[in-house]
Amino acid sequence: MNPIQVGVVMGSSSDWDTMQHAVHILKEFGIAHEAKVVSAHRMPDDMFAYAEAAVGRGMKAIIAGAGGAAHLPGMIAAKTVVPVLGVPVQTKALSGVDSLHSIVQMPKGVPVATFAIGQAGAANAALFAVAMLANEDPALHLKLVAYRLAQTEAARAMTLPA
Ligand code: RP5
Repeated sequence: MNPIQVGVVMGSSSDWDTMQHAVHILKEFGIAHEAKVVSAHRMPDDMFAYAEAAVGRGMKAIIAGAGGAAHLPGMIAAKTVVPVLGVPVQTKALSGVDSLHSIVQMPKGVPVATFAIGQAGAANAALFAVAMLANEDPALHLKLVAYRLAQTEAARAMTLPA
């Protein structure tokens, strides 16, 4: 079995509705991945262990989604140099703006690449991970180009009401 290339972690099973959009993209591109709940405030030791093991496991990116005071992406980034792609999960109280601010405002020195709130962010984080992997994988590069072309064709075929 291939080593895991991309880990998808989230703070709660309630984040799955959002984070499944990342997993669908990784599946579509045939990327070896795993998805797990790793809660920053409820499982801090597990979170650190996950991040500390990432380099040794050969992971190329970690997609981390969380909502509210969303520490998970930043704290994972604090414990590994594997690139962390953060997905702000939409919340009931503040519509995910809380999650976005928590993830995007990393102090200088420990980056988290931050994506849009919700499903679009989850899908785009996975597409970004694919693009990173495609730099070293010509077949994956061609697949990504074809994926973009399909969007171009779909947009060209769009019609508007008369
Ligand atoms: C965060 O708290 C999770 O990422 C989730 O978005 C939010 C709510 O979690 P649950 O109360 O639904 O488990 O840790």
